[in-house]
Amino acid sequence: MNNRNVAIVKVPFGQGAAIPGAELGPAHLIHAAGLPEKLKELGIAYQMTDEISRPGALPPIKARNAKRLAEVLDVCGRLADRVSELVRQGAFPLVLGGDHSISVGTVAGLARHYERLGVIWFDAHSDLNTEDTSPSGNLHGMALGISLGRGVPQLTGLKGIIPKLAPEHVAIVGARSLDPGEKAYIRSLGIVCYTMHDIDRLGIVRVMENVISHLAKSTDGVHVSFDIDSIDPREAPGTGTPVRGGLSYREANLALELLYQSELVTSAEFVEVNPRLDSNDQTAKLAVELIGSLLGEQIL
Ligand code: B3U
Ligand code: MN
Ligand code: MN
Repeated sequence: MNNRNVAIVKVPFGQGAAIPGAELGPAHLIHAAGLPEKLKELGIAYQMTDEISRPGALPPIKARNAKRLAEVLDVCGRLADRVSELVRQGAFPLVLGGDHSISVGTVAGLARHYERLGVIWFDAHSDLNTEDTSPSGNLHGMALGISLGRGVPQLTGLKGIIPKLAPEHVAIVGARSLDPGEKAYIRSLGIVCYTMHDIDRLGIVRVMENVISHLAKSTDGVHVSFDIDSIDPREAPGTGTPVRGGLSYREANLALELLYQSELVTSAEFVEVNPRLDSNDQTAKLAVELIGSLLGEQIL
């Protein structure tokens, strides 16, 4: 992001998830957790763009095992156009979700500009399900797979670039809840996936150094897709599908500080903050601190 104007994109959409509430994320990050004040404190120039409005009543699209496909498609289409326009203007898009299905739109917008887009996917999950492997039919659990060109055709084909991402340009960090089909896919494609086991063994510094050197060589831009459920639920309880044993407050901040120092990151999104499940906006406030670390906040 270094030296770029940050453009905040609010996406109050939660229908890609099973449990409602993620649609309240942007308002809480901005009004309750003080994102604008944080950016001002850091001396970061930013613009607040119009929110990507919720979809109206749409005729349902028939799908085998993909809930709310019409709504996800509608929101992601408009988000892709917005993100693409902001990159064209030279801004750093900072997308605030919303559930993780919106990433399909963010990545579709970025893919218009970056032929070799890198993605760092912080998540307890890997979001690599398809209609065939998803246990839930919830599209947030399929988002990364869709950007890799695998899954619901209406979404993989969004904006006409298929696939948006190459598997060798993706790194997953923080995984600890993978479905059988996801494990098989990660193994078969050799996707870089640092699980909590790896983070415990290697430490977050080595993991991030490996991720950075892996992506620095081969990509022309790097997107950070940060699912707040990558953090341990003791610190981030306000999220729809918490899984214990996650990143600590310190590991997560350090990981994002190292990414800032790498000067590689060209866009970011923070998703799955669910204010309805939160206590005293603890999780939204944590998300704002994490955004600060990614954008250059330092202790000293
Ligand atoms: N893997 C499960 C659960 C899940 C994925 N992402 C979230 N939950 N947030 C699924 O439904 O695909
Ligand atoms: Mn996710
Ligand atoms: Mn997740």
